[in-house]
Amino acid sequence: MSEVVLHEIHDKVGLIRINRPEAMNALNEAVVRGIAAAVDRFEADENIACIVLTGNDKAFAAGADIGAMKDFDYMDAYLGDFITRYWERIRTARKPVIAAVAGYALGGGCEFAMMCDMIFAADNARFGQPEVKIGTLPGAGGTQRLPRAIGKAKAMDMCLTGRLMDAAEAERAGLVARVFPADQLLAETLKVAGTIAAHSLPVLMMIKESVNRAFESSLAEGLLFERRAFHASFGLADQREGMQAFLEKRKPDFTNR
Ligand code: DAK
Repeated sequence: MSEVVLHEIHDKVGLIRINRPEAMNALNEAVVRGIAAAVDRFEADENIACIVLTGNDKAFAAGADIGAMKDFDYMDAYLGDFITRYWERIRTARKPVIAAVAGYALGGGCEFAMMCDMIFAADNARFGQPEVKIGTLPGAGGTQRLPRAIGKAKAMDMCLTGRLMDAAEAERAGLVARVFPADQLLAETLKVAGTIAAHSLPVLMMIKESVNRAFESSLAEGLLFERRAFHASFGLADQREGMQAFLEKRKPDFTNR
């Protein structure tokens, strides 16, 4: 049996690929556990400063594996805390994570992409929360992250009708940061991830934490958090190096300290 999750390293970027093409990359426990293990590995590797999560050209992931969950009863889901443990690992990653989405990102697939820090899409990408069509509702953040990303009106439309949104609409609506031709998605995403990873890792982590505070706090608290992180950056060798390099008109040599 082939590995359902593959991972490889491109310089300072860790790439994770979901690899269940026969099932449109449906997310069963092995896949979610494999993604979590790859994230653990890249988080522990101090040479890696950015992570990319992708699927194949037909599907990022068409949702949780319907066959694997169809016979669950309430107690199976509740007492087993249905795949929550591994599922949350992307959200708790401290390094930046980019989802590179081609083809379908549906249900849990769309939710997984939204747990990443930003989504880059191929022009053939289709996003959706179609759970309503199979008698259930989004269970991994769709009803919470989608309204934050695209507003209540479109989120309600997506979740109540189960309709799909193409890449162009997703970019207009703010779900997607950039759209690339399908055959260039991975190369372009790795290029951007490389640009990000060339910066100071602690600064990247402070930026990620600060942007995420915007969704967890009042504006005043968020501004205070940002200010403290900004002040803390004066304690970094990389901040001194970055400013010195600018003044000397050379490229900075960051040491992640
Ligand atoms: N699960 C299992 N198998 C799937 C699948 C899925 N979600 N999606 C596709 N497949 C399988 C198909 O059954 C088919 O298998 P074979 O018949 O060849 O054996 C194969 O992939 C190819 O799919 P199709 O023949 O259907 O291909 P089409 O091009 O015609 O259609 C499609 C592609 C993606 C539009 C269609 O397959 C589709 O509608 N798929 C289901 C989409 C869906 O309803 N997704 C939402 C599932 S519910 C949670 C975490 C996660 C979740 C909830 C809680 N916690 C942490 C608490 C998530 C829930 C969901 O995602």
